[in-house]
Amino acid sequence: MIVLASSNKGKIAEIKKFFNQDVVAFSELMEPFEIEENGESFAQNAIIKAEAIYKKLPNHIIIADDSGISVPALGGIPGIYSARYAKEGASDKENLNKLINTLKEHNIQQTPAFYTSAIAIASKYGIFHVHGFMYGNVIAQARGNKGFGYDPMFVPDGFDKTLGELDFEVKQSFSHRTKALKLAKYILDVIK
Ligand code: ITT
Repeated sequence: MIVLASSNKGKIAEIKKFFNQDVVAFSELMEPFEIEENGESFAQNAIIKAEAIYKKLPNHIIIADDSGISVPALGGIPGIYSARYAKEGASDKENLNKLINTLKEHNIQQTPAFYTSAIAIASKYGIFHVHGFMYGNVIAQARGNKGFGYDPMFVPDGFDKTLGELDFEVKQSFSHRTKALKLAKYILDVIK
């Protein structure tokens, strides 16, 4: 069994699906608590989360995902600040609307963007981390209500629909998280 150091429902659903349910969120095993994500990169923050839960559950393999969306035309924002882009503790909707409004303020209707997922694994064999990316464009409007977070404004390369409009399985087949999880699986298969 793998323990997932995340409280994000969208991530938990995608990661459970990837591992065919062989995963439990840490909040299913203990009282959830806040982990301060003060790293300077996705990888550092993923490691901070995985280590924080590993300290509490040292007999388990822990995985954590730190992820976000980056818009090069805006200097790479919101990047590692994706979860708190609108404000500390912002909802997905507040963050989505803020990024849409920022694009509008810059008179941008559509511009390249990419998602990053850093997955960290904490185990008795040490700490490991891997990355996955998904490229596409962000648009200055929200379309569809599938997925989570910034998905309604993200059009992946090769599609003309947003991840808010595309089915779960479509996103799951090539997402940043799936790519990182595929790499993580090689490590997990060795240390399990
Ligand atoms: P945990 O730390 O508990 O896992 P979190 O939501 O705080 O949950 P992050 O710090 O990694 O997680 O922030 C991720 C942010 O990036 C958050 O605002 C998400 O909505 C957004 N994000 C990450 N992956 C995404 C995806 O696949 N689709 C849409 N938005 C995504």
